[in-house]
Amino acid sequence: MNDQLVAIQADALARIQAASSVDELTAIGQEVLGKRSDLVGLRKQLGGLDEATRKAAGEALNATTQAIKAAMADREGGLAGAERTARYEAERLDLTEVVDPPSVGHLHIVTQTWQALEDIFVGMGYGVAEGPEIETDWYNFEALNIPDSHPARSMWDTLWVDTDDADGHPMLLRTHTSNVQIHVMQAQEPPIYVVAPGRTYRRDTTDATHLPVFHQIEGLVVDKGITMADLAGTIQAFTQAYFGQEFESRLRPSYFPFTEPSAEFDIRPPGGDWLELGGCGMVHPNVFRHVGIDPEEWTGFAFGFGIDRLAKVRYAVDDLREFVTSDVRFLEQF
Ligand code: FA5
Repeated sequence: MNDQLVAIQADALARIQAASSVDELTAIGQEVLGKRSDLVGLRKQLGGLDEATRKAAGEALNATTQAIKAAMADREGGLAGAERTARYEAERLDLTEVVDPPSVGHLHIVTQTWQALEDIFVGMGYGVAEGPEIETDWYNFEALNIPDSHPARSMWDTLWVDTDDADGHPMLLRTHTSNVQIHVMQAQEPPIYVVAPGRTYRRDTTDATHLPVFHQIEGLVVDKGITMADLAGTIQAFTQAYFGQEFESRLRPSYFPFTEPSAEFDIRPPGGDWLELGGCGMVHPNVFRHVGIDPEEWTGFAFGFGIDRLAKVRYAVDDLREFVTSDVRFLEQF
């Protein structure tokens, strides 16, 4: 048996030494030490030997088994270390390498403008309000002193929705953010200082200064003793905060059914043309009456500017349609 053990051990140690991976080593271990191995076969023969021989043979068998196990453990440590080193090497990142950061995109120019406008008015102490884009004609027109069949309705080419609300009011896509004035005055008592930016819709023919879906920011102030001078001062403060000192602005007398007096607000970049940005005026007493505010006690002003038009002037964009063509070469510039 001794000769056999010497041969088994020599063969096993040679194979263990030659193993090139932990997996291969494990397989060799199975063959050399497992249930069907020669070693286990020899152990079964021990029972047939006389006591003295059995003891010596048992010790020799154990010594061989231990020698093989020790060689296995030793080789496994070496192989695992080598495999780990190879993996680390493969996964190594050169942190000194200069790589362009992946492009993650940014907010659309109109969203940036929307947020900048909100920031300016919040800085002036205004709150921010929201209102529905799908609206009843009561909020969009009637409560704003534009009764059904009033000629002023033709100022806004309306996109109607083919349904009525629960009370039978016709529904539409709001033509301006002025509907939010009514929602705000119904929900809170004066004094009120809010802006309401949002999306608006009109059946306008698309051109360089008109989109069918565009954005406005509404402003509403209701307090005691508010005058047209407060409105003019607010618009001037806003213009200088947003565009800078070199832009000119002007108020032109105009007409809106929900303000009296009314004005249009134009702006001109250095060396450029006047562009109409929005309408404004003193809140009409009939509007106050619709929402249960006493016009003898409270006065206020309102304004509504086109956000897309503001962005167009501020960033010197020729054509509003650029904003909606999703051309990355255009959008990346802002
Ligand atoms: C209004 O919509 C009034 N609600 C504004 C207002 C509010 C007046 C509060 C008084 C008090 P107007 O129809 O002029 O007004 O539109 C306001 C601005 O929205 C315009 O000056 C323009 O900047 C922008 N605008 C209007 N139509 C379009 C369009 N099709 N595409 C892009 N911008 C538009």
